[in-house]
Amino acid sequence: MRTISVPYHLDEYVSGFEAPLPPERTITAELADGDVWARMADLYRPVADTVADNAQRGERSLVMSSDCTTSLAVVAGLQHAGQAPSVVWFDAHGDVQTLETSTSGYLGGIPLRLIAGYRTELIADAIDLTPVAEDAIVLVDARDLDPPERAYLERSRIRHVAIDELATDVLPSGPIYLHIDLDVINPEYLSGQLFPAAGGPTVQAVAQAVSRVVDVGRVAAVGLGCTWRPGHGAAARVQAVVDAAIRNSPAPGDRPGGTFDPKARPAEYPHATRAPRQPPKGPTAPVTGWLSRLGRVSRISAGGSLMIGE
Ligand SMILES: [Mn+2]
Repeated sequence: MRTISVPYHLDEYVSGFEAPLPPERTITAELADGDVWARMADLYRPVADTVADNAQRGERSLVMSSDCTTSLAVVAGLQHAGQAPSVVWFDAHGDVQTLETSTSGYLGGIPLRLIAGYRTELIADAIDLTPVAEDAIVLVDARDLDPPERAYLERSRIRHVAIDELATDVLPSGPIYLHIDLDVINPEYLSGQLFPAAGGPTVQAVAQAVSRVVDVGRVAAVGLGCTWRPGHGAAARVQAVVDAAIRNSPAPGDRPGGTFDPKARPAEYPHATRAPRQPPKGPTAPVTGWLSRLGRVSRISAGGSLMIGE
């Protein structure tokens, strides 16, 4: 597993980013002034290239960043290496908001929706990310959903399961991009979270669920959303989860009796083709500068209410 740090939250560099593993490589980019999507694309292209290079050499990548949107680059990188990853996404939140329905405009609330094909003109096209079919996506926990996210998940083919329900038979087929937003852990056991959602599983419960995914031997890359503020010791507290993600994980094809084909497409993958380009609609200049404002934000849900200075 090649460890890569991308010390950013959306398009903002995170000074003093605390990664739970020492990175072999840290990716930064000169981001031109301008549109937040263009800036994120400039950052994600080298991330995707690195993941693709690793995959082509038969190496898997573990990408650590301060948000969940960096996952777009990891999925794109696997695709550029010829794989068609499905997605298993651990998160306290749904990350399936849209710019049209989010009341906060927070871009960190929409990455899974982007992966599933929402408005590819925003960033997917720019980094050559092919949408992943909804039925190749499993969302785990997501205990803090906004009403529009609930409505979407009810009508979409994304499978939404509680952490205890995550058994082998609900996993999507084919190579898996395993995404873990570490805020899935109950904030009682992980302080310093940027967007804490009350309740949720213990560190050990998350580690066990991650192990169940890893043990199928099809994890092609791992993304860690290290969605915490520096200075709370969070990186040390999540070690059991990180260990589960990287240990005892047979490389694709190495599993005894396994016949993993990294280029295999998930069986239920009929519409894994690029969605037709849509003309821009709705807001395209979303609110940005989130991280620098978080000091004043006491509570925010991914798409819901925002209380400042309380
Ligand atoms: Mn997330």
